[in-house]
Amino acid sequence: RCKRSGEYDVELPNAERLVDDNQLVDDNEINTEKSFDGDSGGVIGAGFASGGISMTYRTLVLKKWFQAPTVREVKGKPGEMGKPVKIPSDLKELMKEKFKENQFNLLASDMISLNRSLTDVRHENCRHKHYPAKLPTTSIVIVFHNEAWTTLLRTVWSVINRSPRSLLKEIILVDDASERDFLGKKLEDYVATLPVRTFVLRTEKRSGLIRARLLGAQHVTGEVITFLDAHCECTEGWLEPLLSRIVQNRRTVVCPIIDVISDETFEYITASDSTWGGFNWKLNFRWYRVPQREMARRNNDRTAPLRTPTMAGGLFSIDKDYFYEIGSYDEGMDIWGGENLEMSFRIWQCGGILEIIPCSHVGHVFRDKSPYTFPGGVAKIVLHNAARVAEVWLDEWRDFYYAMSTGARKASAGDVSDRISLRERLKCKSFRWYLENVYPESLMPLDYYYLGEIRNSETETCLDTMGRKYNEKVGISYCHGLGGNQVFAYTKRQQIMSDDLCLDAASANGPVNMVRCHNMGGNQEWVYDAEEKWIRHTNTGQCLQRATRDDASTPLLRPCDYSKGQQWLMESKFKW
Ligand code: LR7
Ligand code: MN
Repeated sequence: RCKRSGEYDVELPNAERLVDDNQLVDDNEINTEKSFDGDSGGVIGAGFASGGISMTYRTLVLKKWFQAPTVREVKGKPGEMGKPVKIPSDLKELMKEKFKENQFNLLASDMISLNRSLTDVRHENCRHKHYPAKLPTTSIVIVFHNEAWTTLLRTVWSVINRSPRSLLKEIILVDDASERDFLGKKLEDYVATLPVRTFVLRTEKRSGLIRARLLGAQHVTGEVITFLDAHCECTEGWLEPLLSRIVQNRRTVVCPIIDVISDETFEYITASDSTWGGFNWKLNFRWYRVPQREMARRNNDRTAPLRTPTMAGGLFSIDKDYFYEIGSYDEGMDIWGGENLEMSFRIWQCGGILEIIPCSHVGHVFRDKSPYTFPGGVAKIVLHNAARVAEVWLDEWRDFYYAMSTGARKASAGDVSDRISLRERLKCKSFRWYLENVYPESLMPLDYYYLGEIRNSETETCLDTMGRKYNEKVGISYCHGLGGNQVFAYTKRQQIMSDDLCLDAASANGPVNMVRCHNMGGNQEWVYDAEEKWIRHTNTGQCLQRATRDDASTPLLRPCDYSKGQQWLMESKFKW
């Protein structure tokens, strides 16, 4: 496998894919400050100076890109045009064995050409866009630990095949102490033969993806750094819209739409263009539907850049100088996790803009489990990284994170003083500003009266989600004082919420369910009467009452009757 001749069956894109379609504008005629970007530099509601146009890439000449040459389909080859690979039944055992190596179907990946063809998944209107002719060059940084040969090299080839050669400065592979022979000299020899300058750096010992990326970034000679995971496939036209956005405002950090490469079949599946990045109380990154507010700001143009509260973290482009100005990465973070939220908050709070560019699509192999080791333990590492995010960027909202688990409260963030002084030096805004201006839909409520346990004064029992999923009844159980499932926020919108779930009653006699918070009042509106200690459901006028013996595990809705079983205390914060 992996021999270059034979694999290398594509027409390489010309160095210059630009054509002059008579819309060429003379360099001097362009007023760089207001070329085709009405909202350039405008941080929502912010007082930051407009980033304006970077002086580095000054010239803005509008040119239309040729419909890019696509890698030719090889008939009969598995996976061509992004189709799923079928494994013959006699190979199923082998397939299962090999799956364990990387937690994806390695056998399938190995059957697919390193240069496989993909369909052009972009929205129709993306193909007619005009981009500045002189875009900055970029270096691609790909870090990996024990990555499979074919996924790694398919990532590299997809970059080579689908990026204008003039924009591609180099590809930097950072090996984070892999233990696989083929990632040693064999890889170096292979990349030396590639038509684009590509080299391998190695961390001395296992460093984690954050420090590995920092090492890669140090060797970047292009004007823009583009980070990719080691199991991606770039599609036609992915790069130009990213770089062009950075030209308009060098404080914009841009992500492609991250499509799905199936971990089972390696099918290329286009992702929704109306999801953005958010996070929950546990500080897990999550995809959510883009709210109407942001759709409207974009004039319902599905190809317009989408301002996202957070990014997934693996795939993005950033102006190299800006990367360092804004504090690169937190070197105190290990192995995996947290750095994506850290960078997202930092970008927004410190005057940048974070966007998803819908005309840029890159596929990524999503998998269920991590294939590699976490030296010292997964929980310890992930909680350590998350605690650093909470300590440096979340202000009082760090309580939501700590409320969720004892593990989180016990984990040490280590020394964060450098990052706190960075925040001061950059004069970054507060987390409140972020919630107000960037992410009003956040699960961390902007204004709330209370965060803690909700205790019934008669029975010493507490409301408890019991770890149940949405649309199930809320529970009630012995107050343990440890937070987690017994933590609720009583918000100014009069919701009683736990992470993404809100107490919700659809009829006068209950049940009281946990339903995804919709922030629109209705069945999710509760008034706490601090005198009577009632929790009264606005729509039905009924009061929340402790469980009876018949149904001891769930609270009831009953007419308000001044009984002790309807008194609730919201006063205990946790002992952390
Ligand atoms: O110790 C390590 N050293 C490494 O070099 C651990 C990992 N790595 C490499 C690894 O080989 C891979 O190339 O780092 C890269 C990312 O690791 P993955 O692929 O295991 O991570 P992921 O895809 O599950 O996780 C997402 O969140 C991570 C949080 O730290 C990183 O930000 C990943 O880059 C990020 N991936 C994406 O954004 C792709 C979309 C996934 C989503 C959502
Ligand atoms: Mn990944």
